[in-house]
Amino acid sequence: MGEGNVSPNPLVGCVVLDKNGNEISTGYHKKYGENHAERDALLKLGEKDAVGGTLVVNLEPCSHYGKTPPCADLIVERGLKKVVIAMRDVNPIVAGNGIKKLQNAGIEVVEGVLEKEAKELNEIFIKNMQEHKLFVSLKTATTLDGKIATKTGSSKWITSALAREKVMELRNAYDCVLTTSSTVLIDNPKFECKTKVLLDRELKCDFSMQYFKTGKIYVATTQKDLPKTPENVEIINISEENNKLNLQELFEKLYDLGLRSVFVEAGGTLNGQLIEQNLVDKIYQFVAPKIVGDNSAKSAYSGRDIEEISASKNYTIQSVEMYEPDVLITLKSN
Ligand code: AOF
Ligand code: ZN
Repeated sequence: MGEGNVSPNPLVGCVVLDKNGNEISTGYHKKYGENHAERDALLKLGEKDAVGGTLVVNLEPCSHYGKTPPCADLIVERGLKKVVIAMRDVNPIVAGNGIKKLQNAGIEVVEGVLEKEAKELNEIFIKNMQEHKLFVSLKTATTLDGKIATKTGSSKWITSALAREKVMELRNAYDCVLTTSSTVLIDNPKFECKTKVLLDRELKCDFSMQYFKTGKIYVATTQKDLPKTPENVEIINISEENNKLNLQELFEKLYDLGLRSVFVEAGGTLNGQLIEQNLVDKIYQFVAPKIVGDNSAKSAYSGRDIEEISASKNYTIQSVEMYEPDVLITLKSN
């Protein structure tokens, strides 16, 4: 429920049971800087209600003074008897210290319940903490033959209303949405989201376009001669590599600006480069039950030159969901 509002913090939810096992409170981390899930759930209760009870949470309770005091201390204070945790906190300042605090106070700790699901829920936080890198997701909407537009660029619409609504929800879960000048020049998308990143190597886009009207926008370019920009637009200078923006450098700069995850919505050229350079953590591929059947139509991933099928990039399917009449295949990199 905190999705879109807690970055760079993890998504955390919590349930409190009384000594008889009845649910008496729930809570979640709603917004960065505000109460953690456990504090949110426990503060709704009277002092005695949770005594002898169980607290169930998807991340190890914290042990540090950050924006708020340690959750582990509050759990001890409130007299809980048992804490059930899905995964340990990967933040090095917590990493097992929350569990130790609870155990030292005589609380029984059960670990690893729904651990796989918990790790999937907080895949962004885990990558950020362990690798100090931006989490990169790519979304595409294709026909059965993997096309995103005909040869003339006609693409509205490949997928239907339900799938497109789901895309809006996915965008919201990321810190920013990245696209390219070609996509903006062809589709003139609005992209209603807080932060946008535009790859515009030669600064071809005009700031008067619809795209620039809302949100904070970072424009990545290799141009040194910079135009005057509107207040919501900031230029990031990136170096060039074989006439292409250095994408790794771009992602490092976005991370340094405080962004922790990016949702890429672009065409086959950028998608192909990201795939080639192994920069994609996750793919959301919507597939419509349509066939273009034309070799010259535009592919979702292009630009690679391989001979053996064994040189393909391989992914693991995480889920397949229907958004009638389309499907969404969610994949993670191997
Ligand atoms: C929990 N429950 O709901 C959250 C946790 O800046 P702060 O004070 O909010 O601390 C952020 C760190 O606390 C974060 O990196 C992670 O280790 C932990 N977040 N822990 O038990 C929560 N949001
Ligand atoms: Zn906490």
